[in-house]
Amino acid sequence: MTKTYPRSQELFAAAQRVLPGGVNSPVRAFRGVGGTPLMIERGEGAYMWDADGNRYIDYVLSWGPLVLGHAHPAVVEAITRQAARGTSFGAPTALETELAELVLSMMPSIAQIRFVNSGTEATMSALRLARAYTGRTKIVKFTGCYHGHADLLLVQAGSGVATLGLPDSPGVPASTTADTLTVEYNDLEGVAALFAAHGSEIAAVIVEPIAANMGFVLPAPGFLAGLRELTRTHGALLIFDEVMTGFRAAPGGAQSVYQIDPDLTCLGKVIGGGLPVGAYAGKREIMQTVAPAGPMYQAGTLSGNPLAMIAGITTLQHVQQADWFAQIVQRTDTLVQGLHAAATAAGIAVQVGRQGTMFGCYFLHAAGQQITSYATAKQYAHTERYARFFWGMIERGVYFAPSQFEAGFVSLAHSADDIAHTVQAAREVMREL
Ligand code: KE4
Repeated sequence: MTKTYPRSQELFAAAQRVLPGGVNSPVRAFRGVGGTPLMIERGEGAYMWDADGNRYIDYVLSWGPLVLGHAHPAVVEAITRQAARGTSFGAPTALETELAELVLSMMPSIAQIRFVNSGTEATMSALRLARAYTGRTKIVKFTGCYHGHADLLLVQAGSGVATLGLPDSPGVPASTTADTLTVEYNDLEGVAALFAAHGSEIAAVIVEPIAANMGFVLPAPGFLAGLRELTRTHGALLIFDEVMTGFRAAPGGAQSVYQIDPDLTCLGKVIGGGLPVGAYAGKREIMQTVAPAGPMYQAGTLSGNPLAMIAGITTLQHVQQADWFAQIVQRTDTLVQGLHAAATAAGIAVQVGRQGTMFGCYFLHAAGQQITSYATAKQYAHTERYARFFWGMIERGVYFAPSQFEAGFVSLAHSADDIAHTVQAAREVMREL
């Protein structure tokens, strides 16, 4: 790091005085890459500007939501128009039905949906629903998968928990996680063993169909289909956490890529178009358990508020345009191929992956290492080299995730020139690693 960011440092010092760690979400604190976080002042299209006036091509995109890029004119216009008509009524509006019908048209596994305000609320509620519907209490999650910060899921989680190396969070009583069983991602035999031991007690298996909170790990062939078969055989629900992969891995999410029919799906990020929206959704018979249709209670003051709904509607209407989505996929392909070529030319060992409009790039300690799970991610990921790559790219105007254990995203706004600039910058930086 040679460049200085005086204004960001001044603003971050002020933030640290009033916000724990200076942030409102830990992964933003740059603990995974060192240095002081850049204070961002505005975004437009594929770009963000920091408080010192530096422009960056942004591949974080608010951790996934901004599939159209920052401040897309159609989204800004829709939000502005709706804001003038009222932001929240605490009463039903037709906009909630409109976004629901849009999601259902894109994800055939979903018959009904409940909107909430975050991915955490979505997964927490989906697991409560699974327990209510099955009458069982145990749940299965995978190490390194992150499903938000609800107590019962903060067990060997990914994302910020992995980045900060937190074993598990204090404040979560053992009693709360006693029924949370964990197994390595892609370990189908391990899941089968859990069902052999606890089959009649397991309410649900919750999985990120692409594990993008430990970096970027694709499901092994047959893994997801195996989970579908095991859960069906033992009467447990299969919950796809598509908060990140929904409308990004493909317009119909990872479930459309791998042709899996989950019982419940959790959504977030893109569905809100940059405003706070989450959702849990699935088969009608199961969703009819949710109050007031059924007895399982879940509620939210701002759930389904018209401002967030119109942002989500406008965004998904664009995602549905096949040629636009194909353009983002093509740009993502070009980027990932370029990163791999740059690493190869520099003799740097990397593992790249991509699906649709999301991607990953692990820096490895040695060539030939394969990251297929959280254990191998922790063992093989060269986090120090990633940190040097991150800052080298920052100095060349490119903003990747400030953690090796996160995925990257491309938007409709990223131009071919933006991708070319990124690849050229990667060539220069990787030569110096
Ligand atoms: P939120 O509660 O942060 O809206 O969503 C939680 C969540 C649930 N499920 C998946 C698959 C997720 O990726 C997330 C949140 N993703 C992280 C990024 N890896 C959010 C970034 C942050 O924590 O600041």
